[in-house]
Amino acid sequence: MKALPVILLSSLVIGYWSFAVERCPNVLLIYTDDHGWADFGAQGADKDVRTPNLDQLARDGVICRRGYVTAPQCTPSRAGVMTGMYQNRFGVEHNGLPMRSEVVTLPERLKAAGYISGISGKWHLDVTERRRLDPELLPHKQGFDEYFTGPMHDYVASHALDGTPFPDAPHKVHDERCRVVIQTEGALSFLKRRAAKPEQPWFLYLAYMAPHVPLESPEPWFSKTRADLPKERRQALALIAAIDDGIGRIRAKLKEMGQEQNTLIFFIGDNGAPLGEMWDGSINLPMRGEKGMLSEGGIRTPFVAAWPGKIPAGQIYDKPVISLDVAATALVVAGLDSTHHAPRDASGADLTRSVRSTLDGVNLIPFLSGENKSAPHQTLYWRWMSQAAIQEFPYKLIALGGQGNLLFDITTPEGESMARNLIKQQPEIAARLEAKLKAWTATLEPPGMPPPLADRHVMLFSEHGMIPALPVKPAPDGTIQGWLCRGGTLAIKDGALVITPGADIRGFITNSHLDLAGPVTATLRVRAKQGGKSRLTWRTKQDPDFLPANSVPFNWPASSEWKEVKMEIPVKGRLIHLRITPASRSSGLEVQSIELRGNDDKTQSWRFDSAK
Ligand SMILES: [Ca+2]
Repeated sequence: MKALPVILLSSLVIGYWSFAVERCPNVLLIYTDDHGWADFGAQGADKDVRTPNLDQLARDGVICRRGYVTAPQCTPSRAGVMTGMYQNRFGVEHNGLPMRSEVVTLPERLKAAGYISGISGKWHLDVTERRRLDPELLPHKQGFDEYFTGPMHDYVASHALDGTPFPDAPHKVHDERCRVVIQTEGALSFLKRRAAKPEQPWFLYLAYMAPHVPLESPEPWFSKTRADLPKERRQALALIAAIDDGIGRIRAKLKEMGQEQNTLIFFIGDNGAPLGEMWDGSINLPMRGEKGMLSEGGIRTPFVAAWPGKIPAGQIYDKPVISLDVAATALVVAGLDSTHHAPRDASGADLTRSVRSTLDGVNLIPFLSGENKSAPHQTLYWRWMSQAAIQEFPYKLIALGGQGNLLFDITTPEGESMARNLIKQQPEIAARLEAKLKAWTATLEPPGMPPPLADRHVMLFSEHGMIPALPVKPAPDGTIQGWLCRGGTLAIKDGALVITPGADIRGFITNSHLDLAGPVTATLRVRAKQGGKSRLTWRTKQDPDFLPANSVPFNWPASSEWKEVKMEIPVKGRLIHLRITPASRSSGLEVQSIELRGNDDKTQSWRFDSAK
C-alpha cells in the first residue's frame, strides 16, 4: 500500500512527458563582465562596436533599454542574478564576501521541474576575503549538475570540452586559448549532451569573463578593429566581437538541436565598465558614471530577452527591469511557484523581504508580450558599500554614506548631473524615497543605511560631476578629514597635508575614526625634504591603549617626487585608531594620500590633492 502513491506519481510524470505538446522551455542566461551599456550594436550608442549576432538576437526578441543589475561589481551582481534575490539580504554586499551554500539558487529551484543545469565561465561566488577560493562554494555545490568554470585559462570541470565526462570531477583543465572561445566551447559541450536527451529541459549559465581586464588582443577579431582607436578600446571591441561570434555558434547549435523555439534567452552585462586606471576599454555613454557607482553607468547594462513565438520580436522596451527578473521568469515558465507575490501591509511595505527564500524579481513574460501594460516594478533598490539607491521611475535617490542624498530625474541620460540634482527642489519626493530606502535597508544583512567609509567612492561621484569637488579644509576642531596632529600643526598646501612637528617633540598625526578588519594594508603617498625612519602605531577595539607591540617601522622618503609607501599592518582584530609618527627632526613632511585596506577589502581613504 505504501508504494502506491509513488507508482501513481511516476506514471503521471511519464504521462506528462509522453503527451505534453510542449515541455518546459530551456533557459539560457548569457552574462558578460564589465560590459558597458553602449557596447552592443543594436543599442545605437557607438559606431565602432559590431555585434551582428547579438543584434539579431535583439531583433528576434526585445532590447530592454532600462535594464539594471543589482550591484556595480562582479560578485554581488552575480549573487543577485543567480538567486533572484537582492544579495544584500544574505550578506553578499561586495566582492570578497562569498555566497554561502545554504542560499537557494535558481538551478537548485529548477530541479523541482526536472531541469538539468550547466555553467560555463566565471562564477566568482566562491571568493573569500584576500582572494582565497572556497572549493565548498563552487557551482556544483550550488545546484549545477555540469560545469566548466573558470575566468581565464584555468578551469574546474565535470566534462572535457569534447564532452567526455571526467571520472575524477571536479577536474582541473588548463587551456591557453582566448577565454571567450573556451567559454563558448564549454557551453557548446553542455548543449551537445542535451541533444542526446531532448525530453529534459535545461538551464545554461554562460558567464563570459570579458571584456573585463586583463585585456588581450584575440584574433581574428583584434585586427578588424579601427587601428586609430586606443589599444584598450580595440581590445574590448575584439573581446566583445569574440562573444558575439560565440552567440552565433550557440544559436546555430540550438537550431541544429531543434530547440531554438523552445529556449528563452537572456543577455545581460554584470555591471558597467570601469573607466579609471583599470579601464577595460568598454564604454557606458551616455550613461553617467562607471563600475563602483550606483549611477546609471554602474548598474544599467546591455539587457536583451528573446523567446521566439512567446515574446514578440523586434521590440524596444523602456520600462525598468532588473537582473532579478531572470529567476522569477525562469521559475514561472518552468511551471514552478516563483513566490514573488509577497504579502504587503496597508502602507504597501513588503512583509516578506526578510524571508530568505522570497524572490525579488517578477516574471517578465506578460510585460514583454504586451499582455500586462503596467510597469514590472514600482520600486527598485540598491545598496553597495558606502552607497544606497532607490528608484521609482523617473526619480532615483542616491544616498552617499556621510555625504547626503542626491535626487535625479533619470528620464534622460544626462539626468544624473550636479546641475540637475533635485534634492532641494523636490523635498517631499526625496523624503518619501529616503524613508522607503531606510525601511528596505533595515531588512538587509547587515541592516542599515550605508556607512561613511569609502572616500574613494565619493571621489568617483565628484569626478563624474555628480557632486562638487570634496572640500579639504581644517574643521573647527583642528582636524583635516579626521586627521589631527599632536605636538605639531597641520595645514593643506599645494594639494598635500603638510606636517610641522613641534619645536621640541616630533609629534604625530592621528586618526581615531577607523573601523577596519585586520590585517590592514596601508598605502601612503608622501615626500619630504629630509626623510628618515618613521613609524605606524595602532590600537584595536580590544586593546586598552597603544601597546608597544602594535608598531611597524617605515622609511619616509626624502624626495622632491611623490613616493608610494606600502605597508602590511599586522593588526589582530579591528583597527580603530592609527598614528603616523614622522622621522625625527625631519622637515617639510607632506602627505598626498592615505589608503587603508582591511582584510575584507573594505577601505578608508583620504586624498588631500583635491584642495583648491
Ligand atoms: Ca563585473
